[in-house]
Amino acid sequence: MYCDQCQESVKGTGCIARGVCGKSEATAKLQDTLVYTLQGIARCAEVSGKPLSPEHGRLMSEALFVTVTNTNFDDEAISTKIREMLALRDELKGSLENLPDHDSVRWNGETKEEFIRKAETSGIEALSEHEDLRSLKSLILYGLKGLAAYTDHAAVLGYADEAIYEFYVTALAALTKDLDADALLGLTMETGNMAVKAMALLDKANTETYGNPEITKVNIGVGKRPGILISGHDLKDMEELLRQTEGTGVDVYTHCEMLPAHYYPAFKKYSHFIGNYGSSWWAQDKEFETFNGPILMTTNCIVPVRESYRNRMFTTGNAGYEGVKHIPAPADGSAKDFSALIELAKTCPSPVEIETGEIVGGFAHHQVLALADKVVEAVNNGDIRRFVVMGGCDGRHNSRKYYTDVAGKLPQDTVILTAGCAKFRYNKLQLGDIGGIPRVLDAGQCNDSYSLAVIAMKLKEVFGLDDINDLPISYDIAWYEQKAVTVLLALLALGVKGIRLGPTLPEFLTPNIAAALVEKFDIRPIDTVEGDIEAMMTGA
Ligand code: FSO
Ligand code: SF4
Repeated sequence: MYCDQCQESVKGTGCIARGVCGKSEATAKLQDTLVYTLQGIARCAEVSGKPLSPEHGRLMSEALFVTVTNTNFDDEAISTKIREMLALRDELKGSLENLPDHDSVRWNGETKEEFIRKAETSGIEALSEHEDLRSLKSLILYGLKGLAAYTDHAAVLGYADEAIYEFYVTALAALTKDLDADALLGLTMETGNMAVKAMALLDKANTETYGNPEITKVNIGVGKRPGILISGHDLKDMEELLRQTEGTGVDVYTHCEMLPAHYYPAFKKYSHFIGNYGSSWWAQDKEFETFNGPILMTTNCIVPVRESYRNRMFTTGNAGYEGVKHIPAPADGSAKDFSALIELAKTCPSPVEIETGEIVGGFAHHQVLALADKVVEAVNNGDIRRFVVMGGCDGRHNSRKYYTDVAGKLPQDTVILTAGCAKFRYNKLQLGDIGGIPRVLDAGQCNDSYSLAVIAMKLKEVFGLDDINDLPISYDIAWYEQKAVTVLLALLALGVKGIRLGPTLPEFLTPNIAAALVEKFDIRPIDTVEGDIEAMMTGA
C-alpha cells in the first residue's frame, strides 16, 4: 500500500505497511481500486455527450466519501461498492460507440483479491511518474474526496448541484491523463471553486431544513438515563435518531463533529437531547468506553474499535468497520431504523460523567450577522483588534498543543473564529468575552468554514474594503484529513492569502509544489506560538 492523504501519514514515506489511522494494507488497496473504478466511469461519461445523472453523481459522491480517512474500514463493504461502480461503468460503456483507450475503462474483476491486486498498478503512485505532477494530482484527488463528502451530505437532504457532478467527471478523467503542471494547477483552482459551491449548497441544505444555528449553551455533563451517542457529520441521521428516541426513556448525546447539531432550532425542541459527551474524534476510544451506551458513527472519524464497546457501536451511511453492525438506508427511501440502538440503550447503564459545564456555540453566518452592529462597533472602537480563524481538524499529535497555546495566549482583544473539530483544542478554555461577544465564536462543523468566509465577505463590505485580505483577520488553520484540504482550496479560491497551515504541511506536496503555493498564496507552515501570535497581530 501507499497512502499519504492525511496529516498523520508517516513522514518521508507515507503509510506503506499499515496506516497510522489503523487502515490495513488490504483496505487501503481496495479504496485505491474504488477510486480507479470512478476514473473509468469518468472516462466513459466524458465522451458520452450526456451529463452525469444526479443518481449517478450521488453514487460517485458516496464512493469517494468511503475513501476519506477514517470513514470505512470494512473490506466487504468496499468490495461491494467496487462491483457496483464497475457495473455503472459498464452501463455507460454500453451506450458508447467508441470506447476511450484507457485501462480504467477496460479492466474487470470480481473478487476482493482481484480488487486488492488491481491497486498495485492503479493507486496513488500510478497517477504520474513525475513527482510534482503526482503531487498536484494528489491535491486534486484529496480535494475531490472532501468535496464529495460535503456534496453527499447535501444530497441526503435532497439538495444537488449538477455542476459538481460534472466536475467529478472532468477531474477524475484528468487523473488518468498526461497533463502538464499548468493544466493541473488550473484544475486545482477549479476544485477550490467547486468546494465553495459544495459548502454553499450544504449550508443552504442544512439551514433550510433545520433552521439557522443560534447562540446555544451546550451541556457537557450527563443525565441519569441511558443514552445513545451520535458522532460524525450527518444531520439527517441526527434528526432521525432524535425522532425515534423521543418518549423512549433514552437520551441522546453528541460527540465531536456532531456537537454543532445543538445549535439548530429543529433539534433544540427535543428535551431528551441532553448535551455533548467528550471531545475530539481521536479521544473516542476512551470516551466511548465510559459512555456506556450505544454509539452511532454517521461518518468519519472512526478510530480502531476496542473490544470493550465493539458490541455497542453501529455505523451507518458511508461509514463502516468490520465486525461493527451497520444500519443501512432502506432502498425505498424510507427512514433508517435505529430501533436496535434504542433497545440496546435500554439495557445499558447511564454514561459516566467525565466533566461538567457548558460550551457556547452557534455562531454561523446568520447569527454573527445578526450581531454585526455590535461586532463592527467593537472593531471601530478598538475593543476587537483582530480576528483569528482557527478552524479545521484536530488530530492525535502532541504538536497540536500549539493551537491550545495560541488560543490561550492571544491578546484579550482578539476573537477566534472556528469551525470543525480543531475547536476541541481550546473550546473548553475560559477565554471570556469582549462586551458580550465570546472570544471563541464556533460556527459549527468543518463544512461551516463556509460561514466564516461569508462573515469575512460581509465584514469586507461593511468596512468598504476592496480586498478580503485587508480585513483584520488572520488564518491559522489546522488540517488532518481530506475535507480540510477541500476547505483550504475553497479559502484559496475565495482569494484568502497568508494562511498558516499546521501542524505540518501535507506530505503529498513536493517541495516544488509547496513552493508554488507559497509563492502564489503566501501559505506558510506554523512556527512558534509566540512568533506566530506576534506576526498575526501585525497582520503578517
Ligand atoms: Fe474532524 Fe474527522 Fe470535520 Fe474531518 S471529525 S477530522 S475535517 O472528519 O471532517 O472536522
Ligand atoms: Fe496513513 Fe492517513 Fe492514509 Fe491512514 S489515511 S493510511 S494515517 S496517510
